[in-house]
Amino acid sequence: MVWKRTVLALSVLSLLAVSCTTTDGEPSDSNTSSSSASNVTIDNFAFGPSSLEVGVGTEVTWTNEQGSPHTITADDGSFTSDNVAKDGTFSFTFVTPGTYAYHCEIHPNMTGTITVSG
Ligand SMILES: [Cu+2]
Repeated sequence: MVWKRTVLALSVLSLLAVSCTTTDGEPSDSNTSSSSASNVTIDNFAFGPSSLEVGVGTEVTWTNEQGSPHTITADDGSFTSDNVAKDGTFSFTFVTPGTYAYHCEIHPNMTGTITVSG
């Protein structure tokens, strides 16, 4: 008797050693232009950071990440926002050196300071 042997051809998978070439594609999109932009986050009934130092000409943007509306109101009235709802923003560009204390008109215990240096 002839034994037909089924030859299982093992297809040898040549493992392609893919050399992990380190591409320079840095995923971090660093949009932080050193020149004139800074951000304050509003959450948990607080400004963060509560005190911020910026250079003259810096546009500061506040973003409310909280469900409760807030305002950004300078103590001296030099600037104020309307009620900023959740995910809303308010921006102000500081062109004069000085220390600007501000608060939330809805929650007066929320305070912050922007120090502008020339
Ligand atoms: Cu508030």
